Amino acid sequence: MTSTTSLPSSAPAAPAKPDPKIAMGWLHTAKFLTTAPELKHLPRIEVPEIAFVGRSNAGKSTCINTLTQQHRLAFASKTPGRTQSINLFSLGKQGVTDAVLADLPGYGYAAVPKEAKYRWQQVMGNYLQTRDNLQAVVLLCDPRLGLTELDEILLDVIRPRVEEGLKFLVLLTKSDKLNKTDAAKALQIVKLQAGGGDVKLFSSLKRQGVEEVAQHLWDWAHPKEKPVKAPKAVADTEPAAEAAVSPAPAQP
Ligand SMILES: Nc1nc2c(ncn2[C@@H]2O[C@H](COP(=O)(O)OP(=O)(O)O)[C@@H](O)[C@H]2O)c(=O)[nH]1
Ligand SMILES: [Mg+2]
Repeated sequence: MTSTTSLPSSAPAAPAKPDPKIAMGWLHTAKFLTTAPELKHLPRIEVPEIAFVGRSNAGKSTCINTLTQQHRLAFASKTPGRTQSINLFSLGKQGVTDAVLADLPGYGYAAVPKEAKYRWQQVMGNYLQTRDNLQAVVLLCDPRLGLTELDEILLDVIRPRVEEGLKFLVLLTKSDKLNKTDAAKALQIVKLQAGGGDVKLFSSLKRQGVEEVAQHLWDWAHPKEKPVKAPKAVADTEPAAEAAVSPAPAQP
């Protein structure tokens, strides 16, 4: 006599297909968290952090505003060299922060005094080398300039961490300023310069690459192999920086 094994009434859910709407909705939850002139003033955060770096005027603030669908979240300035601090923005649905975006000061603006330039190199280097929860770096670059010497220095600084698993993406911003042929050329050149790293064309104006980049950010913040510990849910009250981003303490 054979026994029939009863099958579960519904098959287990198939792995969710990437859905840019989910990523875009998640990015829209971005809220200003804090600003810090130096690394030591940043709160310790235990959720993944994604840093946006690049030359002054590369289009960093505009890119963050486009990805988060908020016009004035990151201050996009017509005057280069104005962002002087590390700005953090928290992300997460239902008030539960599950990732943080960091807008780093732009570099390479000629009119910045020498001491200020030096100080910023220190802050940037320090941040990129030692920020524990740093999960990914997005390097923004104007394709008409390509990767400049300062961008190459930055690549050298993060290379050891990329070898250890830090995610890395180069965005060629303002791609709307180039025709298709020149954009394709710029892409090839920067791909070579970036040593085979991931490089994409991006335009806030034409919304080129927006959903694709949003999906990358979502995937980095929600790695499948190692789920991020759930941070403590914070009630309606305005959370303190630390409370909003630290996982819940173990219950006795
Ligand atoms: N045409 C075009 N201009 C852009 C784009 N993104 C930024 N910009 C312009 O580039 C300038 C610098 O942008 P901003 O975001 O302030 O650069 P940041 O210094 O890197 O933060 C501003 O005048 C923006 O309007 C884009 O996708 N297309
Ligand atoms: Mg800016």
